[in-house]
Amino acid sequence: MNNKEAILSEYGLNSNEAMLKPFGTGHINSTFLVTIKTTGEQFILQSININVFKKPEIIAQNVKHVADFLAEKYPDYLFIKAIKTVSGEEMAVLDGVYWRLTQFVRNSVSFDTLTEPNQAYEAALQFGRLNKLLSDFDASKLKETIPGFHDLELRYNQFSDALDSASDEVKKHAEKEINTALHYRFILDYFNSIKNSPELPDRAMHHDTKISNMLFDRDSVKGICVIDLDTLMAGKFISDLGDMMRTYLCAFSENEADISKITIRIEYFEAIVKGYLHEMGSILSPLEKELILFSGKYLIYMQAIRFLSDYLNGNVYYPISYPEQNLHRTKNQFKLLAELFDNEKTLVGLVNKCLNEHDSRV
Ligand code: ADP
Ligand code: GN1
Ligand code: MG
Repeated sequence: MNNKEAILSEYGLNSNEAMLKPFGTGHINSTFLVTIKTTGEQFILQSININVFKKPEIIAQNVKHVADFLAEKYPDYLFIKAIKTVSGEEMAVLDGVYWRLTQFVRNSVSFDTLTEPNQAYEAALQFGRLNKLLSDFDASKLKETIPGFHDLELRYNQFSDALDSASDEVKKHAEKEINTALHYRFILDYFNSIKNSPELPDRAMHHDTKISNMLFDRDSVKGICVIDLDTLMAGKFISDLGDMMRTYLCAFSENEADISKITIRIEYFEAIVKGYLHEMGSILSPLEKELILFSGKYLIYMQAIRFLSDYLNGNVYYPISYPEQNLHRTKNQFKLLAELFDNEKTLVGLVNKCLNEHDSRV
């Protein structure tokens, strides 16, 4: 980073006293841990990826709206809002790059995979709590930070476009995954049949509940807070619950290339549903409750076709460390999806058990 001094001075920080270190495993933004040598204070500094977020000021406005709402109604809730620049702005803009500073949550850790069902319960509880606290927030106040972000039809059309423009050689390589994507189109058809139902309302959703976007306490399995609020906007609850299934059910992450390792852990499924219902069980509509298992299918299918489209497009969106990585990620996600279908009966049984337990508690 060549303008460290200018960026830090926007926040009244002295660059001679600050140490910056790249941090985390996120795909989208560039994240640094800032440590002030003299005081030991720590911050998270991020530059927003403007290829992905064309209007970063929308992120800043959305986060501010929600932060103001939560601070007034739930002042004890830990919500990681932006620290203002010395001139009072939510972000610092330098040479067209948008920077955001937030508090660093001490004694926290984030994971790419989970090792205990209790962690899945905690994470689902935390993301569910955010959904619940925002259930009476007017989600229409939030603008889209990425238009059509979780619109499965748009994602499918983007996949079709990628297919049209890919070379024969690339298509040959991905032939099996392309056919799998076409095979599962019924997930899109089903989504389209329900998406406008009044029983599937737009709510303020996080839209990126993957496990690395949850901070846990280092010394216990307790969840501390959610992070990565760039996609906090109006959407369907299936986005948030589905991404939990996508990233907590398997012991290996989306980057695991040995597909034989991609299996689901039933006890983690139960933990997710229990944790989420603990917060959202009394808020979800009957239709939403029927869609609990569908949420995983919807989200995993969408992620698979997003990775596949990126592979067909020449890997322009997701960072890769080797050429075939997005194809391997696609195979990984399709295996995960197949696992949901193969275990359908057990999973439906667990959903019903969790719903009954929830109903008998309230
Ligand atoms: P990306 O959009 O690239 O995924 P994130 O906002 O998720 O960026 O940040 C990347 C990583 O940085 C997180 O997975 C987490 O490990 C760490 N991180 C981000 N914000 C904080 C914070 N406020 N406190 C502690 N760690 C954080
Ligand atoms: C990206 O920013 P990060 O790494 O938490 C992506 C998500 C995908 C995820 C797949 C803005 O999330 O939608 O599900 O990668 N975020 C954006 O790992 O595209
Ligand atoms: Mg992230």
